[in-house]
Order: sequence, then C-alpha cells, then structure tokens
Amino acid sequence: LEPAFQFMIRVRLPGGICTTERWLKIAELACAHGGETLRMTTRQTFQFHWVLKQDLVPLIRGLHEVLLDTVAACGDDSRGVMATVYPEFPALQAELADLAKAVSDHVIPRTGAYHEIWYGEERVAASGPEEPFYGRTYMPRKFKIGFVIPPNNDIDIYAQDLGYIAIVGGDGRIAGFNVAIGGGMGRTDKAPHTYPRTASVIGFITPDRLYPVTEAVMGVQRDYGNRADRARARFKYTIDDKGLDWIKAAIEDRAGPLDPARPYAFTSNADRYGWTESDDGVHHYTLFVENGRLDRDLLDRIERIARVHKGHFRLTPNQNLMIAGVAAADRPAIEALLAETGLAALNARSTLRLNAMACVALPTCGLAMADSERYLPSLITRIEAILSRHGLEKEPITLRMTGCPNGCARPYIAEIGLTGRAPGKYNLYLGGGFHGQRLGRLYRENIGEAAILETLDETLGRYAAERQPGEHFGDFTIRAGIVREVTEGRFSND
Ligand code: SRM
Ligand code: SF4
Repeated sequence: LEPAFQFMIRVRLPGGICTTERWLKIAELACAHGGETLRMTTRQTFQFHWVLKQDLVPLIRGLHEVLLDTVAACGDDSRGVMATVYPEFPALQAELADLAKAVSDHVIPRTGAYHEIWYGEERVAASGPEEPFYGRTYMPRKFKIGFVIPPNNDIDIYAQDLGYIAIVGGDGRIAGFNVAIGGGMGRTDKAPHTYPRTASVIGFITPDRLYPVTEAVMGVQRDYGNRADRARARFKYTIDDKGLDWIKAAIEDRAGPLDPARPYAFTSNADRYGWTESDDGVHHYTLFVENGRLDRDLLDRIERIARVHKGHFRLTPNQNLMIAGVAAADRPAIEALLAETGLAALNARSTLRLNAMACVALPTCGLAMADSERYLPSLITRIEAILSRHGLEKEPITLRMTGCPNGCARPYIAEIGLTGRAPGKYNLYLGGGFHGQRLGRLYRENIGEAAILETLDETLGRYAAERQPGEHFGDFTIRAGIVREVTEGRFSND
C-alpha cells in the first residue's frame, strides 16, 4: 500500500489581490481537498494544508479554472511579490498593485513543465533558452520582492531581499522608488554566521527602470550568491560578504547609476481595522483573522459576503482580510452581513492581539520546534492580563511568534519576538522597531511560559511607569537599558 502523503499548496497571488470569484473557488477547493481549512499567509497569499496525493491534481486544476497557479510560490526563484494594502491612497495603491503583478510576471520562471505536469499539456519545443534569466541553476536561494507606500510599512519592507519604497511626487503620482536590498529574517540556532538583517536603502529610481533594476539586483545575486553553503545562500549574506558598496556598484554596472535615495518616513507596520474611506469615496473593511487561519465556519461566513460583494478582497501582510472597494451605496448591505454573520465581532479584540502574528508551525510545518499558531492565542490572553494590570491595554505593541528560528512571521523586527527552540520553549527578543525598522536583540534564551510572562510583567511594568509620552515599547527597552540597540542592519547576539 502506498503511504497517504499529505502536502501544503501555496498559491501565487501578487499583492494579495483576490476577486470574489477566486475567493469562492479557493474556499470550495479547501473544503473539497484541503481538510476544510485555509491559511492566509504573511506574504499575502493562501496556503492549503492536508492535501492528500490524489487531491493534488484536482486542486491545482481547480485553481487553474480561475487562472491561478502555484508557480514560484516556493523554490529558488522570485517568491510572492508583496504590495501594500493600506488604503490611504487608492489610485497609487492600485498602481502599485499593478506594478507588483507586472514585476511578478516578469521574474517568474518560464518553464512549460508546470503546464505539462499539472494540466497534462503537450510539450512545446522552446524556440530559445527555456529560462532566459534563471538558466539551468535558478537562484542560489529564494528571493523576495515587495512594494510599499510610506507612511505605512505593512509589508515590512526591511525584511525583503528587494524592496521598493514608493516616493510620491508633488503631482500626487508615483515619482519613483527608493531601492532597499538585503532584508531577511531566517537564522539557524547555534550558527552565528546566520542572522536576520534589515534591508539597506541604496538609491532611487524612476518607475520606468523597475524591470532593468530588478533584473540587475536579482542577476547580481544569481551570479555571486553562495551556492556552496545553503545556510548562507540568501542575498543578505552575499551583500555582507562582498560589501554593500561592491554590490551597489555591481548593480549599477548592469542597470546604470542610481540616484540618491529620497526622504521618506514610516509610522507603523500594522493593519488598520474596520472601515476606512479612501479619498475617492470608496470604502474598505479590514477584518481581523487570528493568525490568518480560516476554518470551515469562517469560510462559510465569509462566503456570504463574497456572494454579494461587488469589489474584491485583499489579503494583508499581517494575515488579515480586507473587503476592498465597497461603493458607498453598497456599504450598508456589507455592514449588515458583517453584523449578522458575527464577523464584525472578530475586530473587537485587544490592541495587542490585533498587532500580533504567529507562523503556522505545528502540526503541519516540518521545521517547527515549538507551537506557534496553536499557542499564541492563549499566551496573548495571559499577556493581556499583564497589560491591564499596568494600564497598557490600549498601547499598540507588536508581538510576533514563530515555531523555529526561520522567522516566517518576521519576529525579529517585532517589539516582542518569540521564536521556538523546543516544545514549550522560546527565545525572547526585545527592542525591535515599531514600524519594522530595527531588529530586536535576544533577551532571554530557551524559556517557557512562566519565564516569558514574568519577564514581560517586569519589562512592561517598567514601561508603564517610566515611558515618555508617545514612546513605543521597543524604543523604551533600549532607552531604559534593558537591551542594547541593534544599530547595524544585521542582528548581533553578543
Ligand atoms: Fe516561511 C520555510 C511558512 C513567510 C522564512 N515557511 C517555510 C515552510 C515552507 C517550511 C518548510 O520549508 O518545510 C513553512 C510551511 C509551514 C506550513 O505548514 O504551512 C513556511 N513562511 C510560511 C508562512 C505560511 C508563515 C505564515 O504563517 O504565514 C509564510 C508564507 C509566505 C508566502 O505566502 O509565501 C512564510 N517565511 C516567511 C517569511 C516572511 C516573509 O517572507 O515576509 C520569512 C522570513 C523572511 C525571509 O525569507 O528571510 C520566511 N520560511 C522561511 C525560512 C528561512 C529562510 C532563510 O533565509 O533561512 C524557511 C526555511 C527554508 O527556506 O529553508 C521557511
Ligand atoms: Fe515553520 Fe519555522 Fe516557518 Fe514557523 S517559522 S512556519 S515553524 S519554518
């Protein structure tokens, strides 16, 4: 008898944009082939879990019916391209989402093998090289691209291999992008040559240079990235090994000089919950979905909205769902459905919970050392009690947990980061920047719940008593000398 292999399937969904038609299909496929559960991810897409081998073909063909696929959702290539969801500037946001899709289409592998394997298509002889950019060996490692419009850093630009920070001109249009390179979160325990790194801003380009610059940056990593040691194969290490100036010069050799970076400022990396109205009079509702997990009940409730909603959905980089593009006249009907289905009540959560994320971890992630998604909700309940004791329940504090040091929920740039070491044991990081601009530092190693709560009680208690007006928790832990600031882009444990 053949073992019943089970798989995780990740969809390619640039910018997290999902039409209602696609939503309904994806939910149907999750119920038919994915254990009646669906996961919205930290890179704005869907993951199916518990997919048995015999369900792979129907699921992938089902996605194809709504013109979706899983190309480059995994592998040593350009991964899911992110784009801000923040609805402040709707026209710019739409432009950005289109660019994210265009860049994604431009840099994904061209191979016809996917079509042959999954859709049963005949092999067509290629007229030139099948992979003009990737060649036979692809990238040394995964490569992640994202687009953002300040002041909200919802996509965590400093965690991307290549980030584009939109600079808006006096005419209200995108004048170009600051280029940020070398962000990444993954590290390995007991391997100090691996570390998270925040991206470095190296210059500014006009929008017409997006393709050549993307190709140049990716090309430099393709040609100079470390192919001997997988643990050091991400772009961040190539930059640190060769030096930022060397890498910048290599990019400019291929794509021409970059202009000096232009000023910009971020204020937060959180989602804005509930209704917002953009300046074009269109409404958007951001719904909190704890850790992005959609069970059958939630899928059924959201389906009722998908059946009447005339706009689209956006998956947010914080694992939440935006019901986007609701015309003023349609808002009462959506509002009524949100109330009737009880979905609106999901947003009535503590500020801490609304600012928290956990990666999947156990039971499906083969790399997990500890629980994350299954554990964080109950840990938050206990931290909420600490916060109310100190009168901090309204204070926005980012908290992120992962089940291993790979950092899939970007914990190293959270104000409180917890990464799994062993069942029930976590490393605790403090001092991360409120809008994702600074790495936290390891504060307590391999501790269990009692020690986590005790440490947070103490540090949050001091924060309540000693903070300055408007001071964020991460900044406070540094000013108060609880942790030393990480001043370099790369994380240091010493
Ligand atoms: Fe991740 C591997 C889940 C975002 C860094 N990640 C995995 C795998 C596929 C485990 C594996 O290789 O066997 C996890 C699947 C678990 C499961 O059961 O579903 C997994 N990663 C996730 C997701 C679903 C977490 C979530 O809760 O949302 C995110 C899916 C993103 C997507 O839609 O494409 C996810 N992973 C990230 C991020 C965040 C980001 O990209 O903004 C990171 C940190 C940024 C970075 O890449 O540096 C991240 N995942 C990793 C790493 C460490 C990479 C490294 O440089 O060392 C691994 C391990 C690996 O690649 O070998 C990994
Ligand atoms: Fe799995 Fe580790 Fe990523 Fe969590 S951080 S999903 S445990 S690889």
